[in-house]
Amino acid sequence: MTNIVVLTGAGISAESGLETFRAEDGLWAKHRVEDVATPEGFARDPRLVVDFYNARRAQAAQAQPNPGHMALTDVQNLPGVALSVITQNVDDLHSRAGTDGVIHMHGSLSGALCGACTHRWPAPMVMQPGAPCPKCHSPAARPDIVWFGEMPYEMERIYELLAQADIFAAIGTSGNVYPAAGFVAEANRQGATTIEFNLERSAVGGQFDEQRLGPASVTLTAWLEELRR
Ligand code: BV8
Repeated sequence: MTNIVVLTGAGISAESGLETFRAEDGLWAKHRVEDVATPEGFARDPRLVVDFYNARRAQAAQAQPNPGHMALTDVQNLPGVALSVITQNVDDLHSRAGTDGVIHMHGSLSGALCGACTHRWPAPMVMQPGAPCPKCHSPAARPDIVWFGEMPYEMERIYELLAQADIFAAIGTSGNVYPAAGFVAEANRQGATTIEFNLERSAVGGQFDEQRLGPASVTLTAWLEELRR
């Protein structure tokens, strides 16, 4: 069995029409990170933050998985391959492409979280600031998203997967945000072969054994054919 661990970022959803963060016209060009992706920003202006995620939830609902997402599902279904997908993305395109067991380390647009009792429930399409928690009734509903300064989800499981990886591939991520950007170093320490799929070398591109440059829909489809052989 070949254990393959994949980390995806906004770039794999770019060809589905979803904005990335660091492109000139990307999400961070229009919003200050501090205002929309930190607990402090949410405390300061919950309406701004909730509306930011409502807009992204609506965009994600309109988007479709692209051939890059589909290729990963086909890789997961190859005999002799155990594929684990860890995503930094908060859209649900991997799951809608049929990939199983996706780890959403930075949370998900489809989730709501209570800031008071940590209860989780399916997010409404349009969340209201100050909405009551269905369990404790505090007006503390928030998007179930990991903001800057918050601990990403499933880190223990992620490091277990990296320890057993034969191949680690980072797809469509600029390698700017930790701890995700540090996974390649961990995979290298564990002796995995590391491959970066991107349009250009990322901030941690020098740490990969291989670079496969081009749109993920093209490079991942080629990788699938290679793995099939
Ligand atoms: C934490 C959710 C600690 C919200 C996001 C050192 C160690 C540890 C932490 C830190 C550290 N130094 C600094 C930190 C703090 C911070 C951090 O890393 N800051 C950076 C800016 C320096 N990290 C954190 O705060 C993390 N938490 O460390 O907690 C802790 C410890 C104990 C107890 C409590 C806490 C939490 C970070 C999570 C933040 N949340 N997202 C939302 O989505 O709105 S971050 C967000 O940006 C994404 O989730 C993603 O992680 C990140 C980067 O985005 P990318 O996916 O890479 O997208 P980007 O636009 O940047 O790049 C797109 C790429 O795709 C490009 O390379 C492009 O070339 C490529 N591309 C484009 N099109 C295509 C393509 N590739 C292929 N095909 C295409 N078609």
